[in-house]
Amino acid sequence: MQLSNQTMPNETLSDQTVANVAKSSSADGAKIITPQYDRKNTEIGIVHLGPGAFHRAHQAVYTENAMNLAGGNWGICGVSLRSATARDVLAKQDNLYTLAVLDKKINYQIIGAMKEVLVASEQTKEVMARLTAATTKLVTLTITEKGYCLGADGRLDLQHPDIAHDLSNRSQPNSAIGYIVQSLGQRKINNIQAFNVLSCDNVSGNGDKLRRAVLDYAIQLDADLASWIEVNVAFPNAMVDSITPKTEDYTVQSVSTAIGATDNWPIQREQFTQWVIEDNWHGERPAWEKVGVVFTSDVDGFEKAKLRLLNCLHSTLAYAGSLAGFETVFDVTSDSAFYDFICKLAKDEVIGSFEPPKELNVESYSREIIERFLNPEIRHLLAQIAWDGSQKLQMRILPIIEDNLALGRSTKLLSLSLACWFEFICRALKNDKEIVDPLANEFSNIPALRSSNVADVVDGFLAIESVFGKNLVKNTLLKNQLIESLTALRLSETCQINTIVEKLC
Ligand code: CS2
Repeated sequence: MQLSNQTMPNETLSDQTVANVAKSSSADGAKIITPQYDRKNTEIGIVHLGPGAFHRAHQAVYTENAMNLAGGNWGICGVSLRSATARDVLAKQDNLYTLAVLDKKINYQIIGAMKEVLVASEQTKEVMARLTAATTKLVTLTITEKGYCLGADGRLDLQHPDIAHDLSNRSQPNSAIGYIVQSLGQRKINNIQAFNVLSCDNVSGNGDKLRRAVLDYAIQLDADLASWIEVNVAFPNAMVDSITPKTEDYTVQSVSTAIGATDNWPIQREQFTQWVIEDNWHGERPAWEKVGVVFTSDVDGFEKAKLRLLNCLHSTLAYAGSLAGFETVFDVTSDSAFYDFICKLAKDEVIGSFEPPKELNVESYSREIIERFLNPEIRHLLAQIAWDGSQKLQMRILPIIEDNLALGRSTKLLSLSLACWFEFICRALKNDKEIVDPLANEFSNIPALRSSNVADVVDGFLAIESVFGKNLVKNTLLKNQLIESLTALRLSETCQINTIVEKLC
């Protein structure tokens, strides 16, 4: 994300130049916060797998603020499983980067918590050294839904190419699960306390699922190790939330100008941020509870509320909005027909499909989420949210459909949302457009997905067992609703959502 030099500040953000940045203030006069702890002498206590934009805008910021307030050796070693870009760009600026909070007020903070970035496929030894070091107390993950290598039953897929590889190459893993088990095995041998493992992905029951997957993997290699992990490792569930679009060229430009130093990989997000973690923990952790993190015995209600009232609507807008030609969440939500559609979906079919935490007013929570979609400062591309639909919908839409079917509640609008994804994939196949999804190859090898017969298309999708499992395909009510929705979508080339909803409801 290099831009033409004449438009960029001379100095690059670094340990040398950060003091100058601290002296400056942003356009609206807000002081730019810089690390308030002795960064140089702060040890690494956390290894984070998947140091992407969301991690750097969320967990790393909570850890930064906890260290600014209470110190502690909670420096982060970011481990990218394959891509070297983050390591190479951030290394040139001492792994410092800017968080730009873009909302009614705009403010900037220089984050120092990320002390190094490693690339597992190139630096396996260094990664293992970090994971087996006694100073490492915590492993956190944002590896996206597909990174857990789970089957439609939510258990580890032992046939998954990465898992199959790792089981026969345990010292050179490709997967996060392979690294976790290999390093825990080493800690057990060296008599070093286990680290806690904290999933920070939009996966329902993320801690429980990761724990189950790690045990399913370990038992294949070493039953003693599996029992040791069962007793010694905590895998708290967690709900994570902050809308964080990927960094664009204009972000590099505007942030570098604002802080008066070139930052080649800043992060942008909204003001809103939330982190709810299950209070199931062994040993130390950063002073997160002092900087807004909520620890509770029951995360399930929070997770469901967020996955269903934010991520379900996000995915719905991503596919329906793209079919209608919109580019961003702000654009499509600003359209009154789409605004009404998602409000109706939330009110009629999502609220009531789960038990919210008693302290949450689910109606106002839902309204606030839709207000967040209307933040004009955040350019969140529908195309980005549309990635990995085959994995995301298993967490965001299918569980609501299953619960509503079981409760005898309506699934008409949820079926329309699912049909929008079907049509999005079908149009991409027809136009030879790239599909960013782990099942992209599989889609292109299913002839039914290119059929003009809507019933064949629906059958083609529902037969993908790794997504829909064995039962949903047998549900005639759902199948008929999907056929009705897809028919209506194909009759309305530009996705006139209000007409379609009227027809279906
Ligand atoms: C989005 C999420 O890309 C996506 O799938 O729905 O990243 C969403 O922005 C976050 O979960 C918000 O916390």
